[in-house]
Amino acid sequence: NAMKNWDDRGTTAEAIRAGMIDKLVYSVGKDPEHATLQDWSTALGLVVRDHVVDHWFRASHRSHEEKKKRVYYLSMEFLIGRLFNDAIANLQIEPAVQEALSTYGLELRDLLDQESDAALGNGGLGRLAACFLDSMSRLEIPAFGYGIRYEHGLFRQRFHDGWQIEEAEDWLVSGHVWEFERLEARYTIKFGGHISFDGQGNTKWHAEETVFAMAYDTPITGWQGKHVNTLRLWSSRPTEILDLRRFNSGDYLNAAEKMIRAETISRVLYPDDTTPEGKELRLKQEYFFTSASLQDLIRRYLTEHDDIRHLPDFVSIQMNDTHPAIAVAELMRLLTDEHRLSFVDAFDIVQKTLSYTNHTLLPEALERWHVGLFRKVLPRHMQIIEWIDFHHLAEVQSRNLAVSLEDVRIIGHGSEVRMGNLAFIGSKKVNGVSALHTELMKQTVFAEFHRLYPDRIVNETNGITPRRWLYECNPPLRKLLMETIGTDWIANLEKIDAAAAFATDASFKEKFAAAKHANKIRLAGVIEKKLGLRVDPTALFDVQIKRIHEYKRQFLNILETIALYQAIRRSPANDWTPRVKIFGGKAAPGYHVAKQIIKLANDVAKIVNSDPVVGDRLKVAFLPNYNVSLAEVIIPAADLSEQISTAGMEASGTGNMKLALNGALTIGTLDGANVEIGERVGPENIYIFGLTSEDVAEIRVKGYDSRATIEGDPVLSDVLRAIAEGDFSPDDPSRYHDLTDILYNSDYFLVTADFQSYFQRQRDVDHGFRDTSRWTERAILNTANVGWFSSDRTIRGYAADIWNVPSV
Ligand code: 26V
Repeated sequence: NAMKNWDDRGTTAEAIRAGMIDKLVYSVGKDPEHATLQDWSTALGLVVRDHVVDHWFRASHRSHEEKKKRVYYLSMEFLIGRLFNDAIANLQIEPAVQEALSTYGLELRDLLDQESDAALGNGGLGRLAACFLDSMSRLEIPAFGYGIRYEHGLFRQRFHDGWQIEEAEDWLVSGHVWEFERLEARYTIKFGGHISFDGQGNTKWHAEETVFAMAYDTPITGWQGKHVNTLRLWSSRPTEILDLRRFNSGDYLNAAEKMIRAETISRVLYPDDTTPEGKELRLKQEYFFTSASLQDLIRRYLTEHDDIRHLPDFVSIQMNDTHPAIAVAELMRLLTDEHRLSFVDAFDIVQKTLSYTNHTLLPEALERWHVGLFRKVLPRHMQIIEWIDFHHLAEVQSRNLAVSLEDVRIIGHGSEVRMGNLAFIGSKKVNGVSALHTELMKQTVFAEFHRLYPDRIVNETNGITPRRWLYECNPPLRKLLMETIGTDWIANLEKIDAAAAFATDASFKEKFAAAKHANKIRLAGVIEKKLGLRVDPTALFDVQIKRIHEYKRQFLNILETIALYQAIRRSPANDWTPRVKIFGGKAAPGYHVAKQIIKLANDVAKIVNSDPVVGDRLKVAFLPNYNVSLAEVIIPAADLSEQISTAGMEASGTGNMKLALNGALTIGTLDGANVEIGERVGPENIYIFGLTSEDVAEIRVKGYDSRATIEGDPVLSDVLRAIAEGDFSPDDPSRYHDLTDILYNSDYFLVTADFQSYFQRQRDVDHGFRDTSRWTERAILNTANVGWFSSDRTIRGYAADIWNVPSV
């Protein structure tokens, strides 16, 4: 057995050391004397990768030989971050690696820091996809992630004078050792043109443009390497190379035009997660990766089975939001035009194979395409969608239920293709991502569909992988837990509840507090390095990290910061609880209000941080370029987790789970998964405030007078007066008139309505934190009681309720 020899190299320190030298010399092409940190990092990465590959091959062969049912997770985004430490952790070879490096006086940390983040996603949706890949490997579910290999991931954020500046991100430049180019896995993707029928049942799509989709595979190592799945990302390539005729006539730029146009499709990630861009390129990206993925999985299916009709028995496809919803029409096209099934038979297969996850109720985020654009780019799919829409409508009419027909049409008002409705109709199951969100789906956006298909909508509350979000990112706490309750929690996070018994154990408490303190010192170092700001690690670290959105209400947090600042200035002699307000997050480049909010936070920071009256009682730090790697440093250091969205608007949240697991107490609204976190940690270990989603729905109907609220609240009035008069922007006093106007005149997100209860709750936090011993107990109970939020539990739910596949 050829595989055996590979294994024999082993994972001893000596084997790793020897392997590293071998890779350094023969793969990187450097001798040890001249090697840079980057060279060493690549060499070690290649050694670790070899071990991953061994497990990977074994897993793939097993799945193939046993013809197992496969799960395909289609996602426009995978926010995976760094992979190096993740592989070392999952293979449990850190001690050997450390020892091997010490021979050369190298620090593992320094080598790990050479890796760039794979930021192929915007936020929650993309990071969830990455956690799911990890859990599918942990549960030994044979699965593929399918997405786009963006050459440039999410932009890098810099601050210039407090304003957000976006810079192109370039994760591939320093070499990415974790992927394998698959020259043989290449598919043709067509766009535009017209359709012809030959009268004998043959349909032909005469495309105007074609590109190739080329596969790049990244292994996703499960816990202890027991199973390894594949993330397959598609890169677009021209089908024709240089136009030599043009080149020879001296027309160099135009000679390359088609190549550039083809490569543009996978060039860059769309940096917005609020508003769908009505852009042709975005539609092409969606179709590009969906078509390549479906062609690829059908080819794999046909190597193991010969009847395409049994596809649903061996394949489940999950659509991560509507971005791959074109899969409904594309699978129809492949089954009918290419595999010669009837439309009715094909649709039956489609509906048994596909499922759809909804991640937001914000109506403006639901994808819709103009029929004209859609027909131009995907003429065959437009015909297929018209067929589905027609037959669906006929079926609904025949059932004689009192549903609004217009609401369940795919083609709305004859002019737009609604991807949410397409996804719903073409799916076996449709799921929401928290209990509240799923309930609201049933009552709002999909109400009519829910009446038609009462069994289709199911809930799968989100989760996070405990490997990355505790084991890897929080070594001090990991160590303490391993000493105290063993190691079961790493693969079975529910077992972390054993820590609850130690919540009042003096020695455990002391060590738990010490772990938190060590993490805070590390974060304080990062704050000082990045912002030149010194913060006191004994202060309360109050953290809000997430994309900047009005509904997430960073603005509310800033208003509270200003109110606290004013109160401290008024009575500096009071016994204040020292706080550091820590922010991180990016604004979509075209989202004006979100960018103003960033600038306001930075302006407030400047004034507060330099005010000698306030000193260490309050500091404000907005860390630039929040990403997965920065999250791994901030989360273990947090005392307080800000989850303060307008109730009913945050589908789930997953940062809330990561922070609670690492021992932060939550201050939050009854929104998304906060509700379920509260149920598990208990009311005394979470700070809930504000309007409920029912209150919000009622206010939206009745109307709300924010001006009256502001004028009735002297604290809030004073805060808004200070902002409006330019206290924080003396160089441009009217800078924030847009922001203050919103609060007075159109406070859609109800910031003013929740201000008072939020401010009050924050004072309860001040009080709670002063009882250091009690606070530590409550932090321990957060860690111990949120084991249910493991993405392993979530994936078990998908496997049982949606995919019908076994999991270990
Ligand atoms: C929409 C669009 C519109 C077209 C342009 C690009 C783009 C990209 C993303 C989105 C939808 C984003 C939805 C999203 O990220 N939802 C978040 O999903 C998390 C995982 O389920 C959840 O925890 C968050 O609450 C939810 O906001």
